[in-house]
Amino acid sequence: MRYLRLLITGDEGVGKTSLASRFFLCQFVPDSDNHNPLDEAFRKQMVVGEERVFLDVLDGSYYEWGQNPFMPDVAPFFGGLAFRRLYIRDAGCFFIVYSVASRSSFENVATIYQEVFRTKDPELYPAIIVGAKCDLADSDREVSTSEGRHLAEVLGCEFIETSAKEDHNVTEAFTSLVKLFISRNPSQSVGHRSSPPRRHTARCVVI
Ligand SMILES: Nc1nc2c(ncn2[C@@H]2O[C@H](COP(=O)(O)OP(=O)(O)OP(=O)(O)O)[C@@H](O)[C@H]2O)c(=O)[nH]1
Ligand SMILES: [Mg+2]
Repeated sequence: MRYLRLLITGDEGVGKTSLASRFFLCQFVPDSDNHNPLDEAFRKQMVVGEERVFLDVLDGSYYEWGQNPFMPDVAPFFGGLAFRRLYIRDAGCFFIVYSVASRSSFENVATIYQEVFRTKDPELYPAIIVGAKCDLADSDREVSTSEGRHLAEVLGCEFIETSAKEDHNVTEAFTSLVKLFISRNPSQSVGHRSSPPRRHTARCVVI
């Protein structure tokens, strides 16, 4: 059994939890306030080709990782960056999410990407840039598909547009990233068993 932690990050409100809920729980709650400063955690067993993968997903707003309420006294001394690096260190692959309806969330993608890969080798630990909420009407869009694709090319990673609402490309985003990780790490496990509270465990899927 291979153990893999996937970190879903990006600006607040871009649709991170909705992506995980769609993939792990097969549900979408419209106009929800899923916001959870403690981070959401999801896990699932998958069969990818010959391999059994235990996928452990952490979902949290990039800018909130420094304000871990489990350790309110310690956080100010270490600062947000230290906590962010702990999360990044233990993960094997990354979703960096923006909303196609938020240019500012798109503009933060490169900064987050650079922070993630300051200490990780992108050749081993893949990332996918996810343009979320692609079901929204053109009039609500602030970021075109070609801009998203171009940024991913510049950064050298994968790109996909998704809609958790309409269940478009969500499974593809998760499975392609897991497959990419496996292809780059034929016999490696990443992540620790001592992870934060896990609330959602879904049945095994075969892809
Ligand atoms: N139209 C549309 N709305 C979405 C989609 N995904 C999420 N939303 C909405 O966007 C809002 C924020 O979604 P969340 O999944 O809570 O976003 P988040 O990134 O987890 O937010 P934080 O945890 O607060 O950082 C909610 O009202 C969702 O219903 C989508 O694919 N399409
Ligand atoms: Mg959330």
